[in-house]
Amino acid sequence: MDAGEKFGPRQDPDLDAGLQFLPAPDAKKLEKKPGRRKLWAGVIIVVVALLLSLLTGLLLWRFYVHSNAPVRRVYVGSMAIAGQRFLPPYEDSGSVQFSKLSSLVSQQLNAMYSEKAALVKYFARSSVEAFSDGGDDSVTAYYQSEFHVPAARQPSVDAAIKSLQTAAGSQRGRQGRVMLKPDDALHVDGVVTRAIDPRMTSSSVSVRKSFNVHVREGGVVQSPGFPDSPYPPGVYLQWRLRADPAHRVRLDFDTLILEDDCERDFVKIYDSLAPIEQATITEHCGFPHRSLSFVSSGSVMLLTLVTDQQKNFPGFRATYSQVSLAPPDCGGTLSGDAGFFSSPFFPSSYPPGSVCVWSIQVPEDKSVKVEFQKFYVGNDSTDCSRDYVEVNGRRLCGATAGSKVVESRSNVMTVKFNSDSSYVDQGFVAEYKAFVPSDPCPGRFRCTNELCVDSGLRCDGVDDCGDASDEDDCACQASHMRCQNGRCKPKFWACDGVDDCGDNSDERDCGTCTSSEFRCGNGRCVPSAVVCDGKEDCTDGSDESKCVKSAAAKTTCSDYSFRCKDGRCVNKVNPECDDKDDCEDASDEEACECGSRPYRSSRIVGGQAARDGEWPWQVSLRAGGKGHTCGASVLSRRWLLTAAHCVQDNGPIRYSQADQWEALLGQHTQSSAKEWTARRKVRRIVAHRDYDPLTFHNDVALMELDSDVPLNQHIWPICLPSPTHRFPAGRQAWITGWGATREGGLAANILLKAEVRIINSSVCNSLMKNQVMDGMLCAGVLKGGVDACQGDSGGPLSVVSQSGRVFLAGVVSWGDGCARRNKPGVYTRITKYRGWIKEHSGV
Ligand code: 4AZ
Repeated sequence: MDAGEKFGPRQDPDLDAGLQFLPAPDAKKLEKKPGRRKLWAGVIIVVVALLLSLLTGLLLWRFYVHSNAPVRRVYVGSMAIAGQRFLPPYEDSGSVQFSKLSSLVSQQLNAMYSEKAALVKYFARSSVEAFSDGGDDSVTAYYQSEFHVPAARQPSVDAAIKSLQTAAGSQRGRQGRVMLKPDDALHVDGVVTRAIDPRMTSSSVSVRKSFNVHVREGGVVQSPGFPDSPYPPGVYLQWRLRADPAHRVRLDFDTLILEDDCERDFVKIYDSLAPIEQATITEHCGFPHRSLSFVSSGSVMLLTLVTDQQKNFPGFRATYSQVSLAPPDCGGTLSGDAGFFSSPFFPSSYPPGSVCVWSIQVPEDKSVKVEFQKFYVGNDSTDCSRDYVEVNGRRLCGATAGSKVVESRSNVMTVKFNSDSSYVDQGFVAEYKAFVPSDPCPGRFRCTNELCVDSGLRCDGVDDCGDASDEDDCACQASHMRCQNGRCKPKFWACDGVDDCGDNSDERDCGTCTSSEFRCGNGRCVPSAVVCDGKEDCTDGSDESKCVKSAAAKTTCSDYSFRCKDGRCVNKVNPECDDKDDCEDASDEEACECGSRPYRSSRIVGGQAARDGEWPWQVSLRAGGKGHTCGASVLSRRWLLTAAHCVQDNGPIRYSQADQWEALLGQHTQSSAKEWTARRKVRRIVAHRDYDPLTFHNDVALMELDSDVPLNQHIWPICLPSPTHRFPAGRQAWITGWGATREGGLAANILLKAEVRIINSSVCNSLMKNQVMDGMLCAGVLKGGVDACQGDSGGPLSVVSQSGRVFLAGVVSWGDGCARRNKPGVYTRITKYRGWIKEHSGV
């Protein structure tokens, strides 16, 4: 190394010249004593040189020592040992048999590591963690090996560890015997060793524990403290789940609520008893919205929980069981005109390492097609090399929101499903159908993507195919306008604040505003000068809704500015409870213990079962000793909000009487109560005095409970919006309830949630025959298929604000049937009743 050249003292021929330009603190002194000047210069040179060499030394030392300071590196692995029958005491690490076999395995590992020069120097210790039955007279050992490796050597040690796997494979050729004394030799039939997930050896983990569970009888596994207290900080917990031979382990989570950041807290599940990365089945943190149900490929599964020192959440609870490994698991021959098939264990996740082949054969005079109705098969990659479905040689992978179809030109089709050894997904469900090639969609419209949809859905402005091909080449009807991209959309969708065309052309030219005018959200033009003047000039308030002023101004409050407690106004959209003080007296951030959930998630799919604790303000109201009758929302420990039409006398049940009602809070499944479910009698009902049963005007009622409820992650109030809170058209909202799952259908058992959009009031009014009044708000999916229905009444229409807090935009009130096309749901508009709620409940 020639760093000395760079950092060492060296003679600079220009040094003197350089010194001349140093500012002289005392020019006179220097002038008078030229000898001393030289001496000083010499001293400075020496000091600088010394400092430079010291610095060089330090840098070198730091670089050398730092890069060579040994770092603890932990590897985990599994070793298949042939010719060993699995004995029950191998499950008990305190047994003699366990000790004996584990010492053989440790010796075996020592021998393997000592064969590699790159490993032997750094090896510290190995420990055998567990054994499992490997089937066919074999035992699998799970171990952990610790090495103390200089940082610079880590890559070569990793490579050497990885190569052991190959070495073991080649030893098989030599009957899998690794060099040890003959008596102690083990038939090693395969070794997999990998660096452990670094989060598991993090310094923030102070408690490590393992639990052995045999899943034969079934049971429950949960994070410590669940459900009464959050999980503990700084833990690495392992549950080793074992099934009987020839069985798989199945794990179904009913709750999983962890911190959002997987770097901090997470649950990871392995298809092994050691946390080997390659055998990872799944990893979760936060609050996943999909169902969490997993099946192992063999008879073992490892569940791990890692938490850091900060923020602890409720945790998880899962039930375990075993399922037989006996074939046929999946695949086979399918015949007839139509039928269904799905990935193994659907809707649970498929196990790793699955291969299924279906041979489909329909009558000879027909062709066959397969329609995947749900499709979640691994990541979308170009080559679909990991998990995939192969149809007639074409691979499909990734996730598809709508249906997808694959047609065959003949009457046979081969569908293969393949999952690799790690990271699983939910899988697919598919229908195969025979069709006549000359008429693939009899009586229906054939989309470009080969789906068939009802012909009546063609050119109606709604994308029913999924690729919008049912909306192409349409002669627009008289009631439709033509978008720039050629599509036809109902005329009344223009200028409603929602991009219905897809190219926003329905939202352009919504008025002939001049350059000195402002275009309101409803298409009107107002002078630019009146924007943000504190007065509402557009009738929809849009001229005052985007005026960001941090300090409160003492102006005349418009209908669209937030009024602080001190009477000042804030011209900012929805300033309440957004975690920023907008009012000088901070009253916009008062009473904000509402609308928060202990988690947030980005992965949301519409129209599905809610997760436990996801909507902690949702209440089930039961009347007359019967089952669920209406929904409601928690406003505080004492008060609920529901619909006035729920509390009107009707037949023998006196719904208007408080003693007829019982409220269930923290409920998830109607058929069973959770330990955190709170049941309360109702002390008082306050229905809006002016509720009109003919028009559903003022459809709002308060219920006072007979005693306070505890607030926790399952029972929590929703935020009430101020009278000026804006819920603009197009904003995402959520409906929740146990109501009917279709018009005239049965009530749901599990709490359901669905995503809808706020719908412009004038659009809604024209759709609902002019019956939408001021105190009402519309939300839904105009295409149909998503809506509130009977039994959802009184429940919340929840809107998640930008800060993540949830506000009550509406109360489920009425509609024209349920989920009909162009018939949105109508809700009581809570902003209109904010004052009334305060007046009657104090909330
Ligand atoms: C009901 O009967 C009801 N589609 C509630 C909501 C809707 C329809 C009916 C909205 O309680």
